[in-house]
Amino acid sequence: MIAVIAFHRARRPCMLLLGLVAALPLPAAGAEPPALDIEWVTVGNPGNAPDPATGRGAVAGVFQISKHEVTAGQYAAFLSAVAASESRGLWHGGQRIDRAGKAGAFTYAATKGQERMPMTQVTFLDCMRFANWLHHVQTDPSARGPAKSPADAARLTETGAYSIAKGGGLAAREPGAQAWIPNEDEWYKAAYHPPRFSGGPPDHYWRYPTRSDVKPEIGKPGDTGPNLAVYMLHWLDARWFTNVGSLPGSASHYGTLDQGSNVWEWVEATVFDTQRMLRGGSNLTAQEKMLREARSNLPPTRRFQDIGFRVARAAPPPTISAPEAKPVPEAKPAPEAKP
Ligand SMILES: [Ca+2]
Repeated sequence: MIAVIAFHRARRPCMLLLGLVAALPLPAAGAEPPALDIEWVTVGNPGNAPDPATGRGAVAGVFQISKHEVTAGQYAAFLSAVAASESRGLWHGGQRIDRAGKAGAFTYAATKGQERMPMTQVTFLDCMRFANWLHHVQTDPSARGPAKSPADAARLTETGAYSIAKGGGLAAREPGAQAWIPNEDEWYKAAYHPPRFSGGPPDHYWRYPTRSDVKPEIGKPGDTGPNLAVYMLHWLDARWFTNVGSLPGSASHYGTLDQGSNVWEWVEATVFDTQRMLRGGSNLTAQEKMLREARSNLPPTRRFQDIGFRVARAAPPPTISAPEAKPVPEAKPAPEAKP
């Protein structure tokens, strides 16, 4: 159990975002895993030592983590695949997702113009089910496209990386998971780890996820300078959140963007045996929330307007193997003709 003192608090209740419905194409089937348009970065340097300041960040193996927070467009593709009947509360009216049609034939699309905004108003359970679906579509060709039935949709969301029946929002990651919500060490390493050869400070990690021990300056979308982040916005500020990757010069060593700020991110770690962890702060919080020491936590069924997530997976990534070719029986020699 990890002791975390501060409970997460949202600054304001959710707002309903309305817009036009736009069709979002599903990923085309092919030889490569249809991982939507998620960009992945590889977190190498396996077996790294933990941060002496916190004891966090040690990861034994190589893994991949999404470069960005999961976007509204990516979540809409997930809903389109598994929520035609909307039986698990995966869609919420305050999300940046518009729903059309009737129960049994619901369709979903990101609100126009917000496709690249970070997905928010998601519970940790929603994130687990997104990871489960991603687990399946990366490895099983039959999981591509819309689920064939409510039972098929349940298979895609309730099993895979997490067996929801084994603990709901507190279920543990399954050993064979092919996509998951990063645990604290994985998230921490991707954000703060500076291998010595990269010029990082020896014997300790960066304090901020922008390759810096100095607090980031406040940037605005499109700024390309280093060590920038958006924070301390007022909830009435029209800028609120930004498209993912809007400050491309402020990546972590491994290439992730927005681990500090934009939106808080769910982390797999359990807290007090009843809650899940949050890290990184949001555009609405102070710069201290981006620090390596900063954590928050919430029950896995809560949702707020400034909480989103990113995903991780094995490296090398899973691939869909071609069907095994049936062995060709050896040709029997023709019987010799009898004289
Ligand atoms: Ca973030």
